[in-house]
Amino acid sequence: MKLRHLITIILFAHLIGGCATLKTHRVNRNWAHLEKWDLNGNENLDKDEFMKGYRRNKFFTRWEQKSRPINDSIFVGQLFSFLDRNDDNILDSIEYSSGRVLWTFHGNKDLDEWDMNDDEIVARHEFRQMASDERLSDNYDLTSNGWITGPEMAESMFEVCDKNNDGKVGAIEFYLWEVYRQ
Ligand SMILES: [Ca+2]
Ligand SMILES: [Ca+2]
Ligand SMILES: [Ca+2]
Ligand SMILES: [Ca+2]
Repeated sequence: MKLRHLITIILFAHLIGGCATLKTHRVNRNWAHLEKWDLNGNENLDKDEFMKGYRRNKFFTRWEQKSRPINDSIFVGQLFSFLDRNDDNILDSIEYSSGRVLWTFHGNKDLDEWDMNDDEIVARHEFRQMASDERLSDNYDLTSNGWITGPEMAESMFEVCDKNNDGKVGAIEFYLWEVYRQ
């Protein structure tokens, strides 16, 4: 590898690191603390504790400013915007592989598969098409009536957050979800 290339890579790594630090600082302003959500003090959150914390802290306002139910189509649009960090209306490979995907979708979703024409971009129309094909909203619209309410989102996010499926959200799960929720 030429020295010039190496220097470019090092500078780029610093730039990315610097951006990450800045973002971390921004995140911390709205930090939620597990101990405040953990009503029985056993150092993890059951579904009820998580849902209460989510609602008490008005986390649903990420998806709807006035906490009204949102329809499935608006939700999918909001989800795309949330993942599209630089607002250029496409998801590049960094965005569709980011931790935000892991901590917003259930399980371990690979959005690489949503790039239907293999151009390493998930365009908004691809995102909408695949979300529809896979009935993504069903994971959040728990009553299947076409609308997602605050409590439904709270319950869905508990399922998203409980990555090891042990029925509770532990400290590490909560921390990572908090980092990438922002
Ligand atoms: Ca608890
Ligand atoms: Ca983008
Ligand atoms: Ca594509
Ligand atoms: Ca868990």
